[in-house]
Parts: sequence; structure tokens; C-alpha cells
Amino acid sequence: MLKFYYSLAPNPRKVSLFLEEAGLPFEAIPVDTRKGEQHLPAFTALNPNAKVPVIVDSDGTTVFDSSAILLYLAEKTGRFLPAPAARGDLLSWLLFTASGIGPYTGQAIHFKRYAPETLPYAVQRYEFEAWRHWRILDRHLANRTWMVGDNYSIVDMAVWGWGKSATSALGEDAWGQLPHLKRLLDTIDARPAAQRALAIKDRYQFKTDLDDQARQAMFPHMTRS
Ligand SMILES: N[C@@H](CCC(=O)N[C@@H](CS)C(=O)NCC(=O)O)C(=O)O
Repeated sequence: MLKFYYSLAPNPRKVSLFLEEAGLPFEAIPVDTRKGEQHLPAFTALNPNAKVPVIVDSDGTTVFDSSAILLYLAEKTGRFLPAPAARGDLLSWLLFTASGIGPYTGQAIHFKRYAPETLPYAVQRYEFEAWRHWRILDRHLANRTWMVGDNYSIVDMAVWGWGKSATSALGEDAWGQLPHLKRLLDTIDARPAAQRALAIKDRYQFKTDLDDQARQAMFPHMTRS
């Protein structure tokens, strides 16, 4: 059976959604990143980047990085891909989400919530860039139902994964300024598979304390030279 190494964070969330949408049987293996389990040798043998998500398919194929996993699973199952004519759009928006939405939103959250000191320049830069990227998605969705092509695809799943955490970067009132994006996220939330994907939180109690062990595991730059 496919093994899914996960936490409750945005990138694994995208993969949870695909697995539930496709109805693929999987074994969910929690990686408690606040306990440092992402750095255990058995895990870095699967993903040298020491981050979730990772899958190990039933034939032993290992794939890390959420966008790679989405593409791999979509191509393997033939599900949630747009028509071949939209391949360029698929790659463009999937990688825009991977390289723009994720990193800028993640860094905005980091500097607003987790940095040991307030650095106004860093907060301003990452918040600005996060907003800039989310606004591009919102404008793109103004006159279309789905991110690419005519149907729900892995790009919508990738956007949803980060969308569930976007207000941590953009503020609780962000949706008033991103109405088209909000419509997409609400449409996906209403799908039973999305609710099952979110219910993965009930399978394992992840550590919530952001203590020294968690900081060292997740923000190693703070303690290593
Ligand atoms: N590019 C990677 C990023 C993966 C990533 O940043 N994962 C986070 C959770 S969203 C993680 O494992 N954080 C724990 C850590 O950084 O130690 C992907 O898309 O999968």
C-alpha cells in the first residue's frame, strides 16, 4: 500500500486532498516536525530535504516535494489533469504556486509569528510578496471556475493546500480582497474529499509546543552556525 508521510502543514495537505479525491488506499505515517522526526536518518533517506510530504508508492517508488507528488499521482492515475492542450498552463500555475505562493506565504508567516525579534523590513517584504502572489491568483480566477482548463485539477489542490493557511500571512480580513480565490477555496471545502483530507488531523496528536526542541528542529539556523 502507498505510504504517505505527512504533517498538518500546507504542503502535505495538498497530497491528502489528492489521495482522498482519487480514493487511493494509503497508510498515513505522521512525521512530527516539532519533535525533529524529519531529521531522522530513516526519513532523510526518503527525502534529503528533511521535509514533508513524501510518498512511497506500493512498488517502492519514492517521491518527495508536494508538486512532484501531485504530478506523479495525477499521471499515474490519469486523474485531475487538464486536457493536453492545457499542459503549459498546468505546469505554469503549478510551479507558480510551488515557487511563489508557498515560499512567500511561508516566509511571511515565519517573520510575523516565529522570528525571535520583529524585523519590519522582512515582514514588509514577505507580506508584500505574499499579497502580490495571492492577488495574481485572484485576478486569474476572476473569469474562470478552475485554475487551469475546464475542470478541477491538481493545481486547484495545490492552491487549496496553501489557501487554508493564507490568513496567517495576509490577515483575517484577507478574503474580502480576494473574492475569486475565496470562491475557489469554498468550492473545494464543500467537497467530501476535502473534509476527509482535513480529518487526517484526528489520526495522530502532533506536538503543539514551540519549545527549544521544536525551534531547533524547524529553525536550525537559530542554533547552528
Ligand atoms: N517544496 C516542498 C516544501 C516542503 C515543506 O516546506 N514542508 C514543511 C511543511 S509545509 C515542513 O516539512 N516543515 C518542517 C521543517 O521545515 O522542518 C514541498 O512542496 O513539498
